[in-house]
This record gives sequence, structure tokens and C-alpha cells, in this order.
Amino acid sequence: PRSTDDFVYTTYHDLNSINSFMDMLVAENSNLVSKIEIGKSYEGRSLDVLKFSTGANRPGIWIDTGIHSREWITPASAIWSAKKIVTDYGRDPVLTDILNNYDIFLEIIANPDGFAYTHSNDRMWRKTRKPNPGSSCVGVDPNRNWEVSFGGSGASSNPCSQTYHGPSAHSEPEVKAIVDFVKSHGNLKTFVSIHSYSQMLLYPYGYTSAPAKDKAELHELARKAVSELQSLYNTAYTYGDVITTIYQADGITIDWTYEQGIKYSYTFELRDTGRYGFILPANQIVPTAEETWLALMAIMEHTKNN
Ligand code: ING
Ligand code: ZN
Repeated sequence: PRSTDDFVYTTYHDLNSINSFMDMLVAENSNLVSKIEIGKSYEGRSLDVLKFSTGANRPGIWIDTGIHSREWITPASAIWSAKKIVTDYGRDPVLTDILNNYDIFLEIIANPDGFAYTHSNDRMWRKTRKPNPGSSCVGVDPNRNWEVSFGGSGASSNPCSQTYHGPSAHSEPEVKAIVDFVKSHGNLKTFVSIHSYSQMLLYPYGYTSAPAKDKAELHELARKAVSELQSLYNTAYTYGDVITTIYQADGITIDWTYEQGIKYSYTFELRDTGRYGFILPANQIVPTAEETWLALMAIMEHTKNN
């Protein structure tokens, strides 16, 4: 494709194609979108974030996808969402109002080494691609590597496990890059980390059954977001805190961001509930992106109004 109008949103793309999408989007909308590199992956790939901004010194909203590399529906949805943002800015009054007051940061491929590996070697690869000294097993779970209850029982100390927490908190460059960005930005109001699958919208905590101090508000906003999502294609989501809705999980992204003071910290688990699982057919990309966008808009609008 020569422009993001020609880009095919109904199929899955590899890293080169996604990189070219990002570059075209920036070139076509240079007044609204820029690309920032927040770090490098273990294998040296750039960790790129699209910044949607209409002015200086704005508070921020963060969205990441693809931190678990086999969850292909998440970057595919993010690509559609990036195009949706540039299309709707100046047309949709709610999104325009959001972007006139907040910057949106979108990291489409949070784990590029893993993503490349899902294309070249193993479609079901989840973790990072950093070797583990003393083990033949590769990689760390980037959703157990964060410095909150790091190494707790809701993670594995076995390098061969899919939920291996890694040698130390923030040991993975892909995680550390986000940590550094969150700290140096200092004014993120919302942090949404998108996974698949299970059709859930989750908020902190994963490491403890103690309620988050904003639980009532987070729960009510989740209810609203899920109801908006369901209104489009009747896709049913469950919602609640991680530990009661899924299971105990220690060292997770949103517990760390919440404890950094980012009140609206959420994780989505996109389609489906297991029929296709991680191998969601491509004809579900656009419907999934469309319905998820409604939930994201609910969260962003609430951010703006609070
Ligand atoms: N599942 C998540 C996992 O990392 C999850 C579930 C989400 C746990 C949010 C903790 C926080 O185990 C997938 N599919 O990644
Ligand atoms: Zn995941």
C-alpha cells in the first residue's frame, strides 16, 4: 500500500508492514501524529510509540498492544484504532474534545522480538526472546516482570514456564522502556494494556484480593465500557479485578501502573472465549477493533470528565 487508505485492515500483518503503516500514518498526519522510540528490544528492534497530540504539556493516555506476541488480534485492532483516531479527529466531537485536552500514546508492538518469532518460528510464542542463563528455555513473561509483588506466587520462577517472572523486576528491556516512559512522562491519567483472549475488562489488583482504593469507580467505568462494547455486535464481556475475575497474578503491568498513581489502569482480554483463541480468524479483526474502540472511548471520555 502507498497510503493508510490502501492499507488492508482485514488481514494480519508482519513487523515490516506494521512499521510501514506507522510511517505512512505519521507522514500523512504530521500535525497530529508522531513516532517516538522509547527504547530497544533485546534483539535491538526499536520500541516505537505513536503519539497523537494537538498541543504541548497535555496529560496522557497510554494504550499498548502485542506485549504477548501470540495475541495477534491486539496489534491488528490497534492499527485500525490508529487510523480511526486520525479519521475522527475534527469530525467526532467526543474524540476531538479528548485530543484537544489529552495526548494519546499507542505502542502497537510492545514485544517486537516475540512478534517476529511468531511469524518466523512459533505462532504460539508469548514471552520476550531474551535467553535465560543456565537454561535452554528462552524468554520472560512481560506481564509478570513488573516491580509490584515481583516474584510472588502468581508467577513462575521456572524459566521454561509461560509465566516466568524473569531474574529481576524490569529485567526485560521491553518492560523497562515502558517503566522509564511512564516515570519520565509523569502525568499519565490512563493506562490500558491490551491482551487476548477471554473477553474481559480487568482492573487492579492481580496480586492481592484487597480492593483497589478506586475500585467502585473502576468497576462502574468497566461496566459502562463493556456495555458500550456489547452494544455493537452483542459480544459479552466479564469484568472485575484481576484476582477474582481470572486468578492471582504477581508482577503485572496494571498493578504497577496503578501504584504509580495512574488511576484508570485497565487490561482488556479481547475476543474470543476459546473457540479460536489466539488464532482468531482475520474476518474478526475489524469487528473486534470496532467494538473495542467503543469501550476505549468510554474510558477516555471518563478520563476527560474526571
Ligand atoms: N492472560 C493474562 C496473563 O498474563 C492476565 C491474564 C491479565 C493476568 C491481566 C494478569 C493481568 O496470564 C493472557 N492471555 O495474557
Ligand atoms: Zn496476554
